[in-house]
Amino acid sequence: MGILNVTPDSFSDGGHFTQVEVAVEHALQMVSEGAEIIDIGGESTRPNADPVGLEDELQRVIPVIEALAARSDVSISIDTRKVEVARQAVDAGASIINDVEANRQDKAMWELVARSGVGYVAMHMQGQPGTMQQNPVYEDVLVEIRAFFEHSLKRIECCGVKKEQVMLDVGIGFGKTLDHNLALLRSLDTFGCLNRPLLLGVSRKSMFGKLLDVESPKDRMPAGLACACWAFEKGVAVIRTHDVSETVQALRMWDALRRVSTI
Ligand code: 8Y4
Repeated sequence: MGILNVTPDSFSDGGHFTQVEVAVEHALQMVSEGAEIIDIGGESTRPNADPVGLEDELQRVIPVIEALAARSDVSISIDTRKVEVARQAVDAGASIINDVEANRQDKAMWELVARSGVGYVAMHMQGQPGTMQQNPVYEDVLVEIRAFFEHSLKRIECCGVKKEQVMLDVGIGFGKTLDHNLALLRSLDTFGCLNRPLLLGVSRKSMFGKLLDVESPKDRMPAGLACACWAFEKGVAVIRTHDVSETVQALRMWDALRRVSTI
């Protein structure tokens, strides 16, 4: 899964048409590098990011989804917490809803998933983006996230969603300390018992900055590749990444090494 951020700061100032064009070209580049899903997001979930209004978020993501769907058969995932954005994204050609707020109270997002039949990524987050990193506490992070997955699958299925539509994601960095993130990464295989595909997003995240003392997100790619290989070995189905060609190469190599020799 290649990440396509369509927040204004991710573009030079070239006007709306240019911005859509630049975004679509970037998406097509990732497809040519081997991405099978493009995850399009118009709202930053970083702790001190400004909240985005509905109209702004729609204006950012919908034209990009329409233009990409017209030019490629790649699966399009919409990264949004807003049901209305998800609804219009599905109408525009998205086939997956990536929900970092699967801990939501309201059922409307799941009713949309049920009605439309699209895929749904249920990501774990403790708290809310603005405050989630202030003091994350778990009694046992593995037990609690497994319980969250089981509970969420039940609630989602109650809205008419088929289990087969759902992927699960531990949500690295979302209300978790470095130790919580490491514990989850070490034990990714313990979520296999839920019988749903797992998605993992570690690309460029700040846990690498803390653990490895790498200031710039772009310099954290090697750490992300190590985690991608680790996660692949543990059975994770989808890797969410900024660095598609590098990730595809690392995983293809890993796969070749793992294959039982026929000589
Ligand atoms: C540089 C750029 C450093 C971005 C960090 C970041 C996940 C996700 C995000 C994830 C799923 C991010 C939308 C955080 N992370 N969706 N979204 N899983 N399913 N930070 O782990 O990429 S945004």
